[in-house]
Amino acid sequence: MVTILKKITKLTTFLALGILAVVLAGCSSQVAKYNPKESIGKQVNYTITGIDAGAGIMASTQNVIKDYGLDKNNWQLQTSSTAAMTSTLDKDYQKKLPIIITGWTPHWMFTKYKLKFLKDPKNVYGKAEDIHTITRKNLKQDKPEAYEMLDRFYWTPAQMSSVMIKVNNGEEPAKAAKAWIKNNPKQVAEWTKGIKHVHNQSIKMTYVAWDSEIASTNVVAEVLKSLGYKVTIQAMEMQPMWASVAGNDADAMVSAWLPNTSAVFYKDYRSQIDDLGINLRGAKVGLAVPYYMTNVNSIEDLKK
Ligand code: PBE
Repeated sequence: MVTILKKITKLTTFLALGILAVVLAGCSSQVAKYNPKESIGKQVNYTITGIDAGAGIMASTQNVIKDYGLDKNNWQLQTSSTAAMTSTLDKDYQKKLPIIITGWTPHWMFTKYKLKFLKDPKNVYGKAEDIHTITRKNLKQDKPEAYEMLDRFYWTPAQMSSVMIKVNNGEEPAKAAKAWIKNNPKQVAEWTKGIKHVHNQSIKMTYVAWDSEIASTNVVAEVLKSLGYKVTIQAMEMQPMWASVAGNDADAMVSAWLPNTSAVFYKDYRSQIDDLGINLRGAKVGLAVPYYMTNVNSIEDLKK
């Protein structure tokens, strides 16, 4: 009797496992390769894979959904984080699955994967973006040496990318920044030439922990250290970052994507901050897809 019961239990377990296997197989067969002949909306479940809720690109993408009438098809923007988005991209890319992401450059995602920006005929994301350096009011009087260096800080998307890629490969941001400084002595000398070294002075920078801002903030921090400053850098959300500089809790940040991506905060805090101008030219924000999505080239194509 006992043995029969045991056998039945075993059989049931077998059956259950079998059913589970069939169900799982069914699930994975739903994720099909990108099909140029089928509606892209259907293929991605009308979902754009996004990043953290506070990012400017998320607000712009909500505008895109409205302005292009994508809301009529119930398109939605999925909130996650840069890490989660790039990890989903990585998995889907290997299998050539359809995926639409919120993308931007400079970022290693455009180096590691062959991606294309979707055309934006309504120009909701704006053409090109620049990144500005922002300081608190009176930094110029209080810490003129730091102000002068911050004012001179300027580099290219390729240079920022080179630091970002190292950090993405697991290097400590401060170490990657130091190495970049060591390899670019002429440029760094231009930022610091003639600036007096200081003693017993500290400076605080805030930033959002996006890969681009991790790179720039660490490079600037290391250069300020070389001028004698005790530098602290503190990561926070975008709104507190702006508020910290506007409210004199922090001295500076190098993370203002303008004129579009950070526009809301720029407008709110304009009168309480100093805009030292552009530290990087030619950044870009938009929707992006892998190269193999041959029939998706414009945001308008999402309506098909
Ligand atoms: N980003 C990277 C940010 C700015 C830097 C594009 C994700 C954003 O606010 O969207």
